[in-house]
Amino acid sequence: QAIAILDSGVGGLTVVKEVMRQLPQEKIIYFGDTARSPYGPRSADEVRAFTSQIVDYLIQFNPKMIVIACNTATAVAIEDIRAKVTIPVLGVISPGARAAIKSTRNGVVGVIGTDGTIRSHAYDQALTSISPGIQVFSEACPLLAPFVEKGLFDAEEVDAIVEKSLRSLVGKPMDCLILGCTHYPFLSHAISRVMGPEVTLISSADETAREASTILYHRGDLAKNGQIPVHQFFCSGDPELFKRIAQTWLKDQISIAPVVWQVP
Ligand code: DGN
Repeated sequence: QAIAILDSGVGGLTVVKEVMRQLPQEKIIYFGDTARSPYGPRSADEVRAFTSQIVDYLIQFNPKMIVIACNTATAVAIEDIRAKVTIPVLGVISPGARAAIKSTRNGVVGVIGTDGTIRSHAYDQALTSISPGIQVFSEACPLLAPFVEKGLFDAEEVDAIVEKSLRSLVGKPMDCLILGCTHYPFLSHAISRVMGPEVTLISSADETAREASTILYHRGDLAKNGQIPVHQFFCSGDPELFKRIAQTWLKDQISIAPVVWQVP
């Protein structure tokens, strides 16, 4: 049985990479809704509907766990999905918040994400529920994920867009910045250049993979030693573009299934 991982597009591959590293025996079935990305500007109802559709698709493969590797979808849809399926459902917001609380020394944390994520205040809630005194500076960066979706994470224009997106956060007293969109680790070099070396970048991927591992361990559901998993990747948009980005990020040969459904 596989771990099913989904995102609005290629961003969830940042979580895939960490799951592959921490749990090399686990088979992964990934779905990137590249045809309908970005989710950030969409309404909560629309994101809930899309997430539910993708879960319906993935559930056919009888996975043992679902990871919503999209902050925008986690913020508005995770409870619906938990109510809909009987297997464990993980999001990326609680793990990201936990990782930031572990990392911060001065109790001042920055959060960047899509419009939808920042509007939902899901990170503020997750952070203050763990550490009530925490100070949070948030900024929506709607221009960043579309760049990554086009495979332009190393392009020259990236620095300028990142600089513009983060301007309001530079100089704030935060000592760590949550990359509250799974696309942003693709841009971490540019983000670090703008924020400076004293700001630690926090990606949810590492902590999410750890949580997946802990849950599977307690359920006695970890893959057995010696199994070599054959991962499956699906996307709703251009399979060639997806494949190019996925291969660059995962440094691996992957097979991409054809487009599985037409945008309704
Ligand atoms: N990768 C998604 C997230 O973490 O919020 C959303 C990116 C997008 O759809 N703009």
